[in-house]
This record gives sequence, structure tokens and C-alpha cells, in this order.
Amino acid sequence: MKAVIFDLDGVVVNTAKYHYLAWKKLAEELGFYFDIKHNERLKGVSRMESLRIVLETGGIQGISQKEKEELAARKNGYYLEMISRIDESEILPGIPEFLNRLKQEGIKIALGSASKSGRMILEKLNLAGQFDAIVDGNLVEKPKPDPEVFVTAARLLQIPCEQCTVVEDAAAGIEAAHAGGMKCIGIGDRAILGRADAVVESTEKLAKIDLQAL
Ligand code: B16
Ligand code: MG
Repeated sequence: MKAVIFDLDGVVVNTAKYHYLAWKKLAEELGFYFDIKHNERLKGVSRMESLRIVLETGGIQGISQKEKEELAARKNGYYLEMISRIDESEILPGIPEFLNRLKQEGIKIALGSASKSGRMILEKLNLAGQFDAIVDGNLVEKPKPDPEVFVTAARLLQIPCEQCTVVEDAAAGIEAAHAGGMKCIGIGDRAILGRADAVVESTEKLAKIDLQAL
């Protein structure tokens, strides 16, 4: 194993809660209820695909492409406002230590996030300098479960996909990692992430994982 590719939202930082609150606000404005269970389907998927799922949840049909773009932009405005003040205190537990361990072991580090705000968030967290490659939603077209985001990260690192391990909190991301020929560690609920090569319930537990034994 020569590289670890990190998903951002739900792995490095808990921006998932802000995505959720922003979609919930939009749903309420559109007149329907959106809760944390519905939100599970949005993890790791792109903004426009998330909107499609949100509208489906509310049974809303017949919306033009232009209106969809306006709704997605409105949600993103709420999200950007919510994350405008995030700082190092929101880095998930155990992540700084895990990044240091990888550095010491000579393992490369990359970001593989669907979020168009990915690089900006890493910068706000003062983590961008620790990453050897940063791939976010601005660099790729195909959303997870397509492997494009992770394969692009491996290419930038110049490490073969088979020697990369992905860390993900979303089922779509685990599928994407495997589609790219990579190993995957799931963070969260084994019932949802059971297809990963290893699952830990929180980022603190990453320290327990033997990367070379996956
Ligand atoms: P944006 P990840 C993903 O980030 C989120 O999990 C997902 O909920 C979001 O819709 C997607 O980014 C796009 O984000 O609207 O900021 O471009 O988990 O791939 O780091
Ligand atoms: Mg995620």
C-alpha cells in the first residue's frame, strides 16, 4: 500500500451535517419534510444528483433544468454560509494523528472528494499542505460511484490504483473505490458500509488498522 485517498465530507471533517441542514432548509421552503434518514442517500453524491434525490423525496416533479440549477445554487449558498466559519476544531478525531503516521511511513496522501468546495475546506482547516494531491468536484465530471475521482487522485500521485486505499463514509464511495481497483476502509455503520474491506465506527479507530493487511 503506497497511498491513502481520503474522502472529505464525513471522513476528514463533519461537513455532512451542514450539507444536511442546507438541504433540509431547501426542502422546508419547498414545503416538505426531509430528515436524517433521507439524508443518507445524499452522502458522497454530487450536488445535482443530491437535488434529484431531494426532489424525489418530496414527490416534486416537472421542474425545468434552469429551476433545478437555481435550487442547487440556493442550497449551495446556505451551505457556504454555514461553513464560512469552520476551522481546525471541526477536523474529525484521530485524523491529524493518522495523517502524521502516514507521513512517517512514507505513504502518500490525497483527497478524493465530490465536493466543489473540497480544496477550499482543506485550506480553511489548515490541512491542504499535508496532501500530496487534491482532487475535488472541480476536477472531475462523473459522480461516485464512478471511480473517476479516486483514479484521478492515483494518477496525480503516480501510484497504481491497486496500491491505493480509500477512506470513505458513503456507500457510493466504497463502490467507486472498488470500481477503481482500490481497497476501501469504511467509516460508520457496518450495516450500510459492509462492502468495505474494513469498517471502523469512527475516525478515531483508524489508528487500529493495519493498512498492509487489508
Ligand atoms: P458540493 P465527499 C460530497 O463530499 C458530499 O458527501 C455530498 O453530500 C455532496 O453533495 C457532494 O460532496 C457535493 O458537494 O455541493 O459542495 O459540491 O463526501 O465526496 O467529500
Ligand atoms: Mg463523504
